[in-house]
Amino acid sequence: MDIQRSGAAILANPDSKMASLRQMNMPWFQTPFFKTLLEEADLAEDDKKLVATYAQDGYLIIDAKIPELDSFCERLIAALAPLYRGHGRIQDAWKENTDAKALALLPEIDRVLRLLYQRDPIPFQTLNFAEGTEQHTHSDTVHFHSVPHGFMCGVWIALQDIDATCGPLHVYPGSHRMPAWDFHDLGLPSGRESYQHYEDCMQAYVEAAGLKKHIVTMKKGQAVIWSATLLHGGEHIEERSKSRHSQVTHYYFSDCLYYTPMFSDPYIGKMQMRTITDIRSGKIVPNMYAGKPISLFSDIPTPASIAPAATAVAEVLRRLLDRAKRWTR
Ligand SMILES: O=C(O)CCC(=O)C(=O)O
Ligand SMILES: [Fe+2]
Repeated sequence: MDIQRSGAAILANPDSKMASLRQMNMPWFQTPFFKTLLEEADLAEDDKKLVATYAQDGYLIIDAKIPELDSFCERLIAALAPLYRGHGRIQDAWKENTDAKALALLPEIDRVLRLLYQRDPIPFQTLNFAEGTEQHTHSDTVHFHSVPHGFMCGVWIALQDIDATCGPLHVYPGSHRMPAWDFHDLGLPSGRESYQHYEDCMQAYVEAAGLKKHIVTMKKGQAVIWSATLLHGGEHIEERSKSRHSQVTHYYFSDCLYYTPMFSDPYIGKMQMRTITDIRSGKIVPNMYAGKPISLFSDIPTPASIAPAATAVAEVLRRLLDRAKRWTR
């Protein structure tokens, strides 16, 4: 599979002139050509349905196909139990625990993500939860964003049956069509101090847009895949005694630049880049822009780097103008 060519790569005739015109630097399900691309794609009908559902709703629920499901979940839950130490979550358990790593590398998830994004999926972070997070509605793009946009997703796997009372996930189907708003779009300064206001804005947005919340109840071994801009969060925990064992793996895709919008101001050249580790290999993934590692672009001036020179030039011009004014008086 030619991962550089995105949607066009799976056209019946990828070399036709139309294929190159339909080529866009974004996930194929977000392009205006998606309907045609899907019709012409050389894919099984079931797989076409999966991509169509993802394009429509912004998320998918699938069977993660975990071998020996019951014993696997029991072993992972027991191994992680002492590591929570009063916290609701464990970040990057994959570094110590081979089962957590195996979940991030599941072949069925890899297969479906390749289908949805037509690029190499890179698992780069795991979070394990023993209970509900009650996390407010958000899109992951404030934390994890990519250039080109949209090449990020979350995969949340239920390690037990998840009912409506244990603080399940909620999603807003269709909300992924909103732009990847960063703090600047909401009139907020970058930085952690804006986060709570961002959450309030997202709540106000879903109400204003009339979006309907869907509570994601699940069977053990099912996975929900959500796209970068999909609004989601953790429901209120109605029964405090209940556990909610789950693992979420966040994925980027190959050949992108990876950054944290929450701490960035791209319009003035301030990018908080991410150095991500590919869980599959344990190796750092190069940040790429337009097919080249960004270290090759380090000499390109940014607004911030040319600011001192620009100030000096402005000062010289101001003095010349002053002198010219005096001379013409
Ligand atoms: O598990 C949850 O309740 C929310 C998780 C989440 O938002 C995430 O991992 O991106
Ligand atoms: Fe999230």
